[in-house]
Amino acid sequence: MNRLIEYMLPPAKSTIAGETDALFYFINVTSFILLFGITVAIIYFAWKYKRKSEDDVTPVISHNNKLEITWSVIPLILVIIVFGWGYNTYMKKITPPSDAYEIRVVGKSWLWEFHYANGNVSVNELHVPVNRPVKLIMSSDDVIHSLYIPDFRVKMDVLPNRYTQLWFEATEVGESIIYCTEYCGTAHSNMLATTFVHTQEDFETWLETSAGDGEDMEPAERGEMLVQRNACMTCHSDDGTRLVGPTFQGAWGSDVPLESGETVVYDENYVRESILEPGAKIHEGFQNVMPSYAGTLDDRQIDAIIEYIKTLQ
Ligand code: HEC
Ligand SMILES: [Cu+2]
Repeated sequence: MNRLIEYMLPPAKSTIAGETDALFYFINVTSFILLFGITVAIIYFAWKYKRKSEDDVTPVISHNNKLEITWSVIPLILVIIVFGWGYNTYMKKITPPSDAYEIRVVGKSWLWEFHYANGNVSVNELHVPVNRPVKLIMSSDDVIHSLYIPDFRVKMDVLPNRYTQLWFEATEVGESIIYCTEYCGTAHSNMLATTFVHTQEDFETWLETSAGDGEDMEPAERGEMLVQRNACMTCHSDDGTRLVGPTFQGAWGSDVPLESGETVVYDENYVRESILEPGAKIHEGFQNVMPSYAGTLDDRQIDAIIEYIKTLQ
């Protein structure tokens, strides 16, 4: 039975998960029992009342009150239970406790940005404390996305020009996957992130240590850190491998062929423009799928990334 449960649902790692699953199993098990009972009755009656001789005529029965009330009241009770239970769980799911820790979420084609109260930003990594309600306040920079954390049994659409919210309380330290569950274009299936659930202490350490955005680092080093933190490496390699986007290795100073037929030199201005307005010039043979980092990376950070790309000769 345990194997079957694991096969049907991912591990339950939030306070709401157990309740959601209980309702799911209740509906499944009742449906199964009814299906079984009805099937057996059909087969039995088909056999019992089959035509036995030429003059075997079906008697005319107009109604049977007892039977009809029974088969109406039982399903009615079941439906009322499912409604009440579902309504109750749903209300809990959409009402965040007032002391919830708030994190701002921005969905972009095709990555997730998480902004914390101390100004910290993490891309494709959601860091949260265990045993504490967390509220996500979400919006999209472009099309409709949807944030789904199966282990927590929570899912909510992420819309442009409007905030939506979602809350959960993780019950175990560990990692859980985040999916985008609203088809949002070419790299929709790459729009993955991970929830890292920490102890309260580790969470605070994470907030502090990753809070600095490396202003005291050497530019090239800072650039490398920013490239990793902003998930550039999901699309760009530093070793010549072709991923969704062109590699950074050996790119600096080269002539870049564009889709428009022109060429452009891979210099400071080209890198800056590519980061802020990726659609302006498209590298030949690649698709226009890079998200804009305008509003995410400032000029000093872009300088650092430029220095880092320069070192990859
Ligand atoms: C979702 C995938 C994706 C992510 C994430 C991404 N890029 Fe890109 N990037 C691309 C693609 C595809 C191109 C080529 C098409 C174009 O020119 O827009 C590109 C082009 C570029 C170019 C122009 C390079 C050339 O050879 O023409 C630079 C520079 C660049 N990206 C830097 C970055 C940086 C820095 C980050 C992280 C802050 C980043 N990209 C994140 C997909 C991505
Ligand atoms: Cu999406």
